[in-house]
Amino acid sequence: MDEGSILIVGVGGVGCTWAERAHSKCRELADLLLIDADEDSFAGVPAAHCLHLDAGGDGRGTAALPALAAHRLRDGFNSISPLLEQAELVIIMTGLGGGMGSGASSELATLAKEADCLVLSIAGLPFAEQPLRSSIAEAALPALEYNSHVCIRVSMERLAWQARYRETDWRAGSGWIEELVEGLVTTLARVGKINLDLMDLRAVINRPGNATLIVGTGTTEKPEQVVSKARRSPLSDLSVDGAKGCMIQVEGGPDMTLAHLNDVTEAFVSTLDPDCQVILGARASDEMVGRIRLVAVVSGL
Ligand SMILES: Nc1nc2c(ncn2[C@@H]2O[C@H](COP(=O)(O)OP(=O)(O)OP(=O)(O)O)[C@@H](O)[C@H]2O)c(=O)[nH]1
Ligand SMILES: [Mg+2]
Repeated sequence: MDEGSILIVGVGGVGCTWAERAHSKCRELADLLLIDADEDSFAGVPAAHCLHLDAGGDGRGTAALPALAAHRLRDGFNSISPLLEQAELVIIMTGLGGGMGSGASSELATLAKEADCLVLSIAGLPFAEQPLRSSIAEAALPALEYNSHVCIRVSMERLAWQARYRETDWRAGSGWIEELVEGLVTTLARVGKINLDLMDLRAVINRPGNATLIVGTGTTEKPEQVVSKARRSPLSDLSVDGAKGCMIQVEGGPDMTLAHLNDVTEAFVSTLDPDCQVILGARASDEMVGRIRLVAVVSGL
């Protein structure tokens, strides 16, 4: 892995599944680290670095208690610190409400920040009808938000609706999570027509207020759908209306024209604050023929 690179990390069962799926879409651009107490989370992922935090000693146990998971992560720090030292952007993916993700993800975010990484977390929030898990998640979220530069809250319930609609599995992120991460990683790792990089991301993220990330895909025939899809992202309860900062990357095939690019960006930017600082990037790639994808980091919410 090169200097200034991207590390995708899954913490806990759901987090590992998300991270694995996201990484499978951009293997050559990012490294993968899986962290869990349950060895099953590492099965069949040869490309991954794995940190096995085995609380029970039986190789399968759950961490059960967030505090114990946090403690185990600090114990295992030496084995992951070289990865954090090399990374410039760390994307942490976790489902809150269990032991491992709730305890270890904010600890990991802290360590990554200390290693001078830009830390972006994607936190799944439990279903409302799981009161115990919801209260564990509520207790864990503030520390994860505090220790991340950007924390994207994803409602698992909304993920489940979207999964039904897309006929995919919500536990695998309904396809949406991997699109989000793939879009971001591709945006940052490759040189586009107009180049965006981690400095732009830092500039947008460092604005006061909340920040989030959205993604939408559509076809070149109906570019306006890209924006309406992006706005239906299964985030928790955050609206991007009135955002003050925004980094947008539009990706299309060689058939994407400037008119397409304008349609998509104007439709999206029109919902933000009139004085919003917008950093725009665009990229064409052969695998996107006939399709357009918008990835945006919005801040100052
Ligand atoms: N309804 C439902 N929710 C689930 C299921 N699996 C996971 N979740 C949700 O996802 C969250 C995180 O689950 P996991 O990733 O398995 O938890 P973990 O971090 O591995 O934690 P431990 O296994 O307790 O150490 C939980 O709070 C649940 O809300 C499931 O099968 N059904
Ligand atoms: Mg687990």
